[in-house]
Amino acid sequence: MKTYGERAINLPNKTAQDLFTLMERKKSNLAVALDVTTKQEFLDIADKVGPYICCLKTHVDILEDFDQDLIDKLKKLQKKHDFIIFEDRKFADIGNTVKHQYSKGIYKIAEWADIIDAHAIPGDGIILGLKEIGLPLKRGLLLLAEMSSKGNLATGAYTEATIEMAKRHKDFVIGFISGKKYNSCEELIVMTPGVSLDNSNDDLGQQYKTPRNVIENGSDIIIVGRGIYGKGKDPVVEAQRYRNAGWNAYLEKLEN
Ligand code: UP6
Repeated sequence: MKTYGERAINLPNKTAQDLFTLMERKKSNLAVALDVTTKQEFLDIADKVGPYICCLKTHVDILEDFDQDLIDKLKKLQKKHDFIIFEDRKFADIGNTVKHQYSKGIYKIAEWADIIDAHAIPGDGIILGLKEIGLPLKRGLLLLAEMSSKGNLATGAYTEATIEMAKRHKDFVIGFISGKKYNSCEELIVMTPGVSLDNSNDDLGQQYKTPRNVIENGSDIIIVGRGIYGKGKDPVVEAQRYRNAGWNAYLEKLEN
């Protein structure tokens, strides 16, 4: 198995290269899913977990007080701590619509998010639309090949078709949201949500696996949300704990 640093060299997409290079540099395969609803909490936790993460995953549309100042401050934190920004927008419409959703409106996601993700359900047009905006900016796209939630429909033939779709657009599609690595997709990044060291589920259908489980299955990056800043948790302590768990699982996998 190649290291993150070795894999970075051959990646066709600049954002993917940057991500793998910084993972090696920071010794972190931890992405934090920062699902809080106020700017202050968002910036406070981002600053605390920043040193331990390779990627900050956002849902900017859940912020009650989103404004340009938040983006300016987020970019400053990105410079300070060195991480990739992934807006988990889960685009799911025709190419012409997602193009506008990606670049216009209140959020202007294309201006600040290094990575975005999309469902494969509309077909190749969704990638073509996003690519028109994202490729000139050297951005990267992840396709949702599988989901972590109970009863989700992204399985079997749907997952297979999503993998084929990714392979047709390797200049812009940098990988998958999924729980495992697929055959002949060595260069595509796998980012995995639904990761916890303490819980196996929530009461709204989320299902958790441990960092070791998912890294053993070929995931490259663990995505952890409430496990880090949930009620009563210290985000610094938890970010260190998950960073160590993810990195140690990766080192063990390298050895085997
Ligand atoms: N997410 C999932 N499962 C998926 C895709 N995305 O949980 O299949 C996202 C959620 C959330 C994060 O939108 O931001 O990953 C998981 O957060 P949690 O660790 O607090 O459950």
